[in-house]
Amino acid sequence: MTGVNPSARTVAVALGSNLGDCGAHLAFAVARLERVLTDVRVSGFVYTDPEHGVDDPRFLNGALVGTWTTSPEALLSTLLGIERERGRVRSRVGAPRTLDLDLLLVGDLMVDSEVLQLPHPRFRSRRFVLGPLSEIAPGLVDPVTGKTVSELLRLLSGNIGGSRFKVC
Ligand code: PH2
Ligand code: MG
Ligand code: MG
Repeated sequence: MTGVNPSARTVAVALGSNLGDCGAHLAFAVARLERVLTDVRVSGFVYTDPEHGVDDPRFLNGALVGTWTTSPEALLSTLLGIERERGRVRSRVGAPRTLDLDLLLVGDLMVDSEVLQLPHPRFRSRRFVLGPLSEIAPGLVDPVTGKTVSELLRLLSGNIGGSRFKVC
């Protein structure tokens, strides 16, 4: 039988690393996510200054979109498992990390539970997220504001501050 799976949703994931071989950590995450998502698109990776924690090492950031057909909680646990595979240690909030995989959007789902918030509550204010994401999914819509990723980035670009971009 042919047809569209009604539970297939476009998901967006932010990738970040500021400890160890950042490029290898992000490449590992992409390879793992290509196994569990379909229609994957990956942004370029960019070095960004840390937002908060000014003494922390700079980050390598990127974004990935794909299609996911089961629950958002199952995807979250997959992301946490990939972080653990790269030796992620949560010693304190904001500690430098080998790999950070943040679930930004799962279709138009809005979730506010103890374990998961969708859309990601801070993604609209983060240039290091919206910059890479706008490269691969500029028309993706935030279900809360109704704005596209490129509109959200434009709004942010009007503000002074945020992270600087260095394309590598
Ligand atoms: N992640 C944070 C806090 N600050 N700054 C940059 N540039 N990139 C990040 O990925 C990042 C951050 C919390 O996860
Ligand atoms: Mg994060
Ligand atoms: Mg995280």
